Amino acid sequence: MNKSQNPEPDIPSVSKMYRHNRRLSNKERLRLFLSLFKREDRVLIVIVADPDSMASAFAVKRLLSRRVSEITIVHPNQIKRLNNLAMQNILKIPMQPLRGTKRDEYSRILLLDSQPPHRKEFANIKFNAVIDHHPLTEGWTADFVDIREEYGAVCTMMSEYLKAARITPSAALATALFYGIKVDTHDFTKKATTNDISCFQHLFKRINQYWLNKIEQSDIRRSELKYFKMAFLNLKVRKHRIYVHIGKIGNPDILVVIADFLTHVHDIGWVIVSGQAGEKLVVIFRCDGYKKNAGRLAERVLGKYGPAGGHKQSARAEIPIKNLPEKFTRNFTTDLLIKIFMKHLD
Ligand SMILES: [Mn+2]
Repeated sequence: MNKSQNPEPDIPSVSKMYRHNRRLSNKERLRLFLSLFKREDRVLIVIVADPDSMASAFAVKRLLSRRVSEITIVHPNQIKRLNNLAMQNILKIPMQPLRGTKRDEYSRILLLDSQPPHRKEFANIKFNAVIDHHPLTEGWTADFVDIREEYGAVCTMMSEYLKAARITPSAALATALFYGIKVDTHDFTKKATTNDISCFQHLFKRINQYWLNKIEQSDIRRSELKYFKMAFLNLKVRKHRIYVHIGKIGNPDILVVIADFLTHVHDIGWVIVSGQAGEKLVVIFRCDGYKKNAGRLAERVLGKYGPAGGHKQSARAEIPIKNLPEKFTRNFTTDLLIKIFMKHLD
């Protein structure tokens, strides 16, 4: 849109719609949302695929089933996380890439768990409805805007829509929503409202625990088992700390899995795991957080070379190898990892 032009006068600004929507009851909000759709509509639901957005799209699909003629869920990102692939397969959530989708075949386009400025792929899409829990952004508008940034998950908002519509979720939908809340609130250790907690409790009765276990546990590719072997061969323990450089790896997610596994070792305060993924040295930090700060350590030691930081108990650095001093780049080993961090940890 041309920035010098004012938006059409009959479309209220996003912040006005946002404020208006927040005053509605669940029933009123549902009625307003459903009033966007006609029987012959073909609906496109756009999500940046992760558990919260996938489950939310699944819920909207249920909400609109038999109310519109077609519903398609699309995502601009590639789904790489194994837990997310497992969720999609086990719960049978139909999705396709945004790329290659003929948008003009759809009469209504919705965006869930995200806002138009969040991704460049959204720039030229005119969304009819946006439902999200990220902080409100400006410079866009939609016919329907429901943004509640205090919510831990969009899944909670969607559960409220389903409840208002008197729809009992199937086991697959309940499991998806339950998992979405669990992931986005980090098992309720991150921001969450009492609404998140009560939805979680309400959904619990309907989930399939076996599906949930399978989804939560699927995080290692069979081809990645060899990195565990390398981890055990290369790891060294110094002063209640485990250090290990694993060498060249495919997807850095495996470093996270190995680091999390090593935190289970008794009497260990720190775990520092590194590996080379493409042209980057990826370092994963884990600690018990007691008088320790993983994010600060990562930033202090590696921040000068590239992005490094995180939280008290977990942190990550992704350093372009070309930024590292030459002595590190020739042959990176566990001993070198120990040398780098030893002087920063007392
Ligand atoms: Mn979310």
